[in-house]
Amino acid sequence: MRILLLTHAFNSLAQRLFIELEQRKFDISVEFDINDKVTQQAVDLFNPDLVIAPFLKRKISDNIWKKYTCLIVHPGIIGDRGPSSLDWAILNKEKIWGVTVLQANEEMDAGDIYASCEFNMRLATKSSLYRNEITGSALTAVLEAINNYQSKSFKAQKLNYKNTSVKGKLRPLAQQKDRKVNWQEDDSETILRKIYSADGMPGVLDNLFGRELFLYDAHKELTLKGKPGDVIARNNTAICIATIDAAVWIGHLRDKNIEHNFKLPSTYLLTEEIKNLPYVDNGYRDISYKEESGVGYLYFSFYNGAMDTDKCKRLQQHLIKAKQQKSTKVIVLMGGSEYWSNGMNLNIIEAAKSPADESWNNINAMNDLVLEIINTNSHIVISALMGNTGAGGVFLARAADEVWAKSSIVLNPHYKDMGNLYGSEYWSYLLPKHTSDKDVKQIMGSRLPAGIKKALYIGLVDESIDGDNISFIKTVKRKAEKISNSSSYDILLKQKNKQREKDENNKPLQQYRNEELSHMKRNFYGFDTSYHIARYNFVFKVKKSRTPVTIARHRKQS
Ligand code: COA
Ligand code: THG
Repeated sequence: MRILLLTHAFNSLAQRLFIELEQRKFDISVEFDINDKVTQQAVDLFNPDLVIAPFLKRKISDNIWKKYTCLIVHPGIIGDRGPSSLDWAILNKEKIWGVTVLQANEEMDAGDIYASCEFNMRLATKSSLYRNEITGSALTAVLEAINNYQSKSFKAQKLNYKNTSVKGKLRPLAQQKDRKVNWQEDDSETILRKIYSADGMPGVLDNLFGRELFLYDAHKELTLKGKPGDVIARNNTAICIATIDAAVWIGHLRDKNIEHNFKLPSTYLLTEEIKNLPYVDNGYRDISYKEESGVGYLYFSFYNGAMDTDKCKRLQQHLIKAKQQKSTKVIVLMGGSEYWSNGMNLNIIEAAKSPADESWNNINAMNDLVLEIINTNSHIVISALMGNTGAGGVFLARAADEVWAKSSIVLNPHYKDMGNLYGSEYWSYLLPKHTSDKDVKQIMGSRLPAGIKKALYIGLVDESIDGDNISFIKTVKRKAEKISNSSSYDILLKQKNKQREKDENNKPLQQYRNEELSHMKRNFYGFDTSYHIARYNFVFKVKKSRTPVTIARHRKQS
């Protein structure tokens, strides 16, 4: 069965469906929804049995939905319609939300229903709900919808608002006025809800220090207090704003009136305005360390998984400290609940005076961190991935002795999409160490996302763990403690150190680093500026003008 994924972008949901459907032996191809002519060309070339739209902003033209069955994956419960479903679900404090798979017709989101799946809402950002609950429910509903489509006896359900089980309704586009923060009246939870509903797009517009700024990356502060609306403190990256009942931390801002009108850390955008504010480091933190039963857990929750030079250096310092602990035998690199790591921070690089120099600094700081992990002879190190991981982040994870991953996450173990970037992070040592030569070429060249089943099979990951974040952390703790208490721990540690010594004699790590960095130097400073162009397009979200043939397979054949 041929299925065309028609999508605005190859986002995390589209990637997950691509992986899961391919695993179930469907013939999958992808087309970005660029314009009607291009979409028509795609269906003519591929002649799909079914079109599935995981993430679509435009109307599918009559020519297409009249000829092909087109199923829209709508991030809302049955009856919900419109472009801001999740935004409203968060703002309206819905207790139960869901995903509906419906057939595209003339009226947006009003077509016949093929399947739906509901979940309990959680107080979290829109992007977090999207990547976890929505993606999980979408997968369930899409599989059911495909089954129903193939079944002769199935009859799709007409949308009928007279039916009392239909709880959703048509809602307009959520606008700034719908989530504007009133610092004099809103309590902290209301403020968090408003910012969560707009995170990562479009952000909540506010006025700070006379500047119009979009707020993102909000966290609760428990003890600090001040005059509501005043910025009262700062830490490494975030600013703290007082509310009527407590305060909130804001990690990222966007100033649409400046050249670099993309998201940047708050302290980066407001350097001058906040220089005299008190520095507080016992509130919200991006890096934290906890010890439990012989295991050290290093949590690092970086917005969008992006790791700038400073974050790499601070994380390395925390790791050095963790390695000095005599009370632990195992260190678990926990990452964050949303992402583990997506490699160097392309926004910070884009905003730098010299993006080439900042790229160089960032990749070297990443490499120093990887080296710190590889050269741990005192502990067994585990990478525990509960969020999506891409580019350099994947190889950073692979630097540990073992990689454990939540079974529902998506990995993007390649760099080439970023203007043919060669990549570093000692991948040329780490990848062949764990995977076959054939797989190394395939992984780096195919530029495709990998699910955890595949990642296990090729050796990118050692353990797959089912469940949500809470049960994932429980399982990780149990398994890490088991290693720490194991009677064969000393042998395990000795073996690993011996192997490292052997590898070093075979070819020193410095040599791998030099080789990789000589390529990276060309990417950053050479005549070919592809990396700089690709990074600009990524950071400024320049709309793609065509679908890469790696995923638009119908275009490869022709
Ligand atoms: N630096 C800065 N921002 C990053 C980032 C990075 N390395 N990786 C992801 N992001 C941001 C995106 O800009 C996006 O921002 P938003 O909040 O404005 O939406 C957000 O993280 C989510 O990314 P998105 O691409 O929508 O997520 P995805 O799950 O669909 O795709 C990747 C994941 C990894 C495929 C994709 O983000 C990517 O290609 N990242 C770049 C990786 C890279 O080349 N790093 C540098 C080399 S080490
Ligand atoms: N039928 C057809 N095409 C479709 C859908 C359909 N395309 C995708 C669509 N469903 C997904 N759902 C929506 C619903 C409403 C809007 C967009 C996607 C919407 N958009 C505003 C508009 O077009 O004016 C603009 C919103 C914005 O600015 O972001 O209302 O069922 N054939």
